[in-house]
Amino acid sequence: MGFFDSNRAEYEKKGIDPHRLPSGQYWTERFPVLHIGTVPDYGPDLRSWSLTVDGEVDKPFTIDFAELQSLASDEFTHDIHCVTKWSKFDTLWRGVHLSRLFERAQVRPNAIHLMMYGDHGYTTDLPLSEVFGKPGMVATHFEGESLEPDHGYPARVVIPHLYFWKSTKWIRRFEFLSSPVSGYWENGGYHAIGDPFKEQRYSGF
Ligand SMILES: Nc1nc2c(c(=O)[nH]1)N[C@H]1C(S)=C(S)[C@@H](COP(=O)(O)O)O[C@H]1N2
Ligand SMILES: [Mo]
Repeated sequence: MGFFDSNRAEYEKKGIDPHRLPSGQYWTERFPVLHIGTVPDYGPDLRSWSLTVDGEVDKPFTIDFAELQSLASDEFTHDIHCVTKWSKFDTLWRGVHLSRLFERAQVRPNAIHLMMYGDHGYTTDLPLSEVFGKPGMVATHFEGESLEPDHGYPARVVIPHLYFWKSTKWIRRFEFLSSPVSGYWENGGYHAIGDPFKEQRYSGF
Protein backbone atom coordinates (compact mmCIF):
# COMPACT_ATOMS: atom_id res chain seq x y z
CA MET A 1 0.00 0.00 0.00
CA GLY A 2 1.44 3.42 -0.99
CA PHE A 3 1.72 6.48 1.27
CA PHE A 4 -1.55 8.11 0.18
CA ASP A 5 -3.53 4.89 0.65
CA SER A 6 -2.12 4.11 4.08
CA ASN A 7 -2.69 7.76 5.09
CA ARG A 8 -6.32 7.47 3.98
CA ALA A 9 -6.73 4.22 5.91
CA GLU A 10 -5.27 5.90 9.01
CA TYR A 11 -7.77 8.76 9.18
CA GLU A 12 -10.71 6.59 8.14
CA LYS A 13 -9.88 4.42 11.17
CA LYS A 14 -10.40 7.58 13.26
CA GLY A 15 -13.92 7.89 11.87
CA ILE A 16 -13.23 10.93 9.68
CA ASP A 17 -15.47 11.18 6.58
CA PRO A 18 -13.22 10.30 3.59
CA HIS A 19 -14.97 12.89 1.40
CA ARG A 20 -13.28 15.63 3.41
CA LEU A 21 -9.92 14.81 1.84
CA PRO A 22 -9.65 16.18 -1.71
CA SER A 23 -7.97 13.98 -4.28
CA GLY A 24 -4.16 14.17 -4.25
CA GLN A 25 -4.04 15.34 -0.61
CA TYR A 26 -2.85 13.58 2.55
CA TRP A 27 -4.04 14.19 6.06
CA THR A 28 -1.75 15.49 8.80
CA GLU A 29 -2.14 16.60 12.39
CA ARG A 30 0.97 18.76 12.10
CA PHE A 31 0.82 22.41 11.03
CA PRO A 32 3.58 22.86 8.43
CA VAL A 33 5.07 26.35 7.94
CA LEU A 34 5.46 27.58 4.38
CA HIS A 35 6.44 31.00 3.13
CA ILE A 36 8.91 32.98 1.10
CA GLY A 37 11.21 35.45 2.87
CA THR A 38 11.71 35.99 6.58
CA VAL A 39 9.20 36.35 9.42
CA PRO A 40 8.46 40.04 10.08
CA ASP A 41 9.01 41.49 13.56
CA TYR A 42 6.60 44.33 14.41
CA GLY A 43 8.06 44.93 17.87
CA PRO A 44 6.27 44.35 21.19
CA ASP A 45 3.58 47.02 20.73
CA LEU A 46 2.86 46.26 17.04
CA ARG A 47 3.28 49.96 16.31
CA SER A 48 4.67 49.25 12.86
CA TRP A 49 1.73 47.04 11.83
CA SER A 50 -1.41 48.38 10.15
CA LEU A 51 -4.02 47.10 7.73
CA THR A 52 -5.31 49.06 4.75
CA VAL A 53 -8.36 48.53 2.52
CA ASP A 54 -8.26 50.62 -0.65
CA GLY A 55 -8.51 50.64 -4.46
CA GLU A 56 -12.01 50.62 -6.00
CA VAL A 57 -13.80 51.66 -2.81
CA ASP A 58 -15.57 54.86 -1.77
CA LYS A 59 -14.12 54.88 1.75
CA PRO A 60 -10.54 53.57 1.93
CA PHE A 61 -9.33 53.06 5.49
CA THR A 62 -6.35 51.95 7.58
CA ILE A 63 -6.67 50.38 11.02
CA ASP A 64 -4.13 49.53 13.71
CA PHE A 65 -3.98 46.25 15.61
CA ALA A 66 -6.10 47.49 18.54
CA GLU A 67 -8.92 48.32 16.15
CA LEU A 68 -8.61 45.00 14.34
CA GLN A 69 -8.83 43.20 17.69
CA SER A 70 -12.00 45.07 18.58
CA LEU A 71 -13.53 43.71 15.36
CA ALA A 72 -12.20 40.17 15.73
CA SER A 73 -15.23 38.36 17.18
CA ASP A 74 -16.06 35.88 14.40
CA GLU A 75 -15.09 32.22 14.74
CA PHE A 76 -15.07 29.31 12.35
CA THR A 77 -13.79 25.74 12.18
CA HIS A 78 -12.73 24.50 8.74
CA ASP A 79 -10.45 22.00 7.05
CA ILE A 80 -7.47 23.55 5.24
CA HIS A 81 -5.65 22.25 2.17
CA CYS A 82 -2.18 23.22 0.94
CA VAL A 83 -1.22 22.77 -2.70
CA THR A 84 1.93 20.95 -1.50
CA LYS A 85 -0.59 18.19 -0.62
CA TRP A 86 -1.12 18.38 3.12
CA SER A 87 -4.60 18.85 4.57
CA LYS A 88 -5.45 19.58 8.18
CA PHE A 89 -8.93 19.03 9.58
CA ASP A 90 -11.01 21.10 12.01
CA THR A 91 -8.80 24.16 12.38
CA LEU A 92 -10.40 26.79 14.62
CA TRP A 93 -9.85 30.48 13.82
CA ARG A 94 -11.01 33.76 15.33
CA GLY A 95 -10.99 37.09 13.56
CA VAL A 96 -13.22 39.22 11.38
CA HIS A 97 -15.06 37.87 8.33
CA LEU A 98 -13.82 39.52 5.15
CA SER A 99 -17.32 40.64 4.13
CA ARG A 100 -17.78 42.40 7.48
CA LEU A 101 -14.33 44.03 7.33
CA PHE A 102 -15.01 45.29 3.80
CA GLU A 103 -18.48 46.74 4.53
CA ARG A 104 -16.99 49.94 5.89
CA ALA A 105 -14.99 50.53 2.69
CA GLN A 106 -18.11 50.68 0.48
CA VAL A 107 -16.77 48.63 -2.40
CA ARG A 108 -17.64 50.15 -5.77
CA PRO A 109 -19.80 48.22 -8.24
CA ASN A 110 -16.99 48.16 -10.82
CA ALA A 111 -14.70 46.21 -8.46
CA ILE A 112 -14.42 42.57 -9.58
CA HIS A 113 -11.11 41.46 -8.13
CA LEU A 114 -9.10 41.57 -4.91
CA MET A 115 -5.33 41.75 -4.42
CA MET A 116 -3.94 40.85 -0.99
CA TYR A 117 -0.53 42.07 0.15
CA GLY A 118 1.47 40.44 2.91
CA ASP A 119 4.76 41.70 4.26
CA HIS A 120 8.00 40.98 2.40
CA GLY A 121 6.34 41.28 -0.99
CA TYR A 122 3.88 38.36 -0.90
CA THR A 123 0.78 38.90 -3.02
CA THR A 124 -2.15 36.72 -3.99
CA ASP A 125 -5.34 37.60 -5.87
CA LEU A 126 -8.92 36.43 -6.13
CA PRO A 127 -12.11 37.23 -8.05
CA LEU A 128 -14.69 38.78 -5.69
CA SER A 129 -16.98 35.79 -6.32
CA GLU A 130 -14.61 33.85 -4.01
CA VAL A 131 -14.72 36.55 -1.34
CA PHE A 132 -18.27 37.75 -0.66
CA GLY A 133 -20.60 35.01 0.53
CA LYS A 134 -17.64 32.66 1.08
CA PRO A 135 -15.95 31.82 4.40
CA GLY A 136 -12.81 34.03 4.40
CA MET A 137 -11.57 35.98 7.41
CA VAL A 138 -8.68 38.02 8.73
CA ALA A 139 -7.66 35.86 11.69
CA THR A 140 -5.86 36.98 14.83
CA HIS A 141 -6.23 33.68 16.75
CA PHE A 142 -5.69 29.99 15.98
CA GLU A 143 -7.11 27.38 18.40
CA GLY A 144 -7.74 30.10 20.98
CA GLU A 145 -4.21 31.54 20.98
CA SER A 146 -2.62 34.52 19.21
CA LEU A 147 -1.08 33.45 15.93
CA GLU A 148 2.48 32.15 16.05
CA PRO A 149 4.94 34.51 14.25
CA ASP A 150 5.55 31.75 11.66
CA HIS A 151 1.84 31.44 10.94
CA GLY A 152 1.26 35.15 10.34
CA TYR A 153 1.24 37.06 13.65
CA PRO A 154 -0.44 39.43 14.27
CA ALA A 155 -2.99 38.77 11.51
CA ARG A 156 -3.40 36.55 8.47
CA VAL A 157 -6.05 35.79 5.91
CA VAL A 158 -7.75 32.39 6.14
CA ILE A 159 -9.70 31.36 3.04
CA PRO A 160 -10.40 27.73 3.90
CA HIS A 161 -12.34 26.74 0.78
CA LEU A 162 -9.29 27.40 -1.47
CA TYR A 163 -5.69 26.13 -1.43
CA PHE A 164 -3.82 27.73 1.42
CA TRP A 165 -1.54 29.89 -0.73
CA LYS A 166 -4.55 32.26 -0.98
CA SER A 167 -4.34 32.74 2.80
CA THR A 168 -1.88 35.63 3.09
CA LYS A 169 0.14 35.74 6.30
CA TRP A 170 1.22 39.10 7.81
CA ILE A 171 -1.60 40.71 5.85
CA ARG A 172 -1.14 44.48 5.35
CA ARG A 173 -3.36 45.56 2.51
CA PHE A 174 -6.44 44.60 0.50
CA GLU A 175 -6.77 46.36 -2.84
CA PHE A 176 -10.02 46.18 -4.83
CA LEU A 177 -9.46 46.14 -8.59
CA SER A 178 -11.64 46.68 -11.65
CA SER A 179 -9.69 44.04 -13.63
CA PRO A 180 -7.77 40.90 -12.62
CA VAL A 181 -4.07 41.19 -11.73
CA SER A 182 -2.05 38.08 -10.81
CA GLY A 183 -0.28 37.60 -7.50
CA TYR A 184 3.02 35.92 -6.70
CA TRP A 185 2.20 32.22 -7.24
CA GLU A 186 -0.47 32.96 -9.85
CA ASN A 187 2.26 34.68 -11.91
CA GLY A 188 4.29 31.52 -11.54
CA GLY A 189 1.57 29.38 -13.12
CA TYR A 190 -0.69 28.59 -10.17
CA HIS A 191 -4.44 28.63 -10.67
CA ALA A 192 -6.42 31.89 -10.46
CA ILE A 193 -8.94 30.35 -8.03
CA GLY A 194 -7.42 27.18 -6.52
CA ASP A 195 -10.38 25.03 -5.44
CA PRO A 196 -8.85 21.91 -3.81
CA PHE A 197 -11.95 19.81 -4.58
CA LYS A 198 -11.47 20.56 -8.28
CA GLU A 199 -7.69 20.13 -7.99
CA GLN A 200 -7.14 23.62 -9.40
CA ARG A 201 -3.42 23.59 -8.68
CA TYR A 202 -2.02 25.06 -11.91
CA SER A 203 -3.57 27.17 -14.63
CA GLY A 204 -3.70 26.04 -18.23
CA PHE A 205 -3.58 22.28 -17.58
N1 LIG B 1 2.92 36.62 3.53
C1 LIG B 1 2.90 35.36 3.06
N2 LIG B 1 1.77 34.65 3.20
C2 LIG B 1 1.72 33.37 2.75
C3 LIG B 1 2.83 32.78 2.12
C4 LIG B 1 4.00 33.57 1.97
O1 LIG B 1 5.02 33.12 1.41
N3 LIG B 1 4.01 34.86 2.47
N4 LIG B 1 2.75 31.48 1.67
C5 LIG B 1 1.40 30.94 1.43
C6 LIG B 1 1.43 29.51 1.27
S1 LIG B 1 2.04 28.91 -0.18
C7 LIG B 1 0.87 28.66 2.19
S2 LIG B 1 0.69 27.01 1.89
C8 LIG B 1 0.41 29.16 3.51
C9 LIG B 1 1.07 28.39 4.60
O2 LIG B 1 0.61 28.83 5.84
P1 LIG B 1 1.24 28.22 7.15
O3 LIG B 1 2.72 28.49 7.11
O4 LIG B 1 0.54 28.87 8.29
O5 LIG B 1 0.98 26.73 7.09
O6 LIG B 1 0.67 30.53 3.67
C10 LIG B 1 0.42 31.31 2.53
N5 LIG B 1 0.56 32.69 2.91
MO1 LIG C 1 1.41 26.58 -0.23
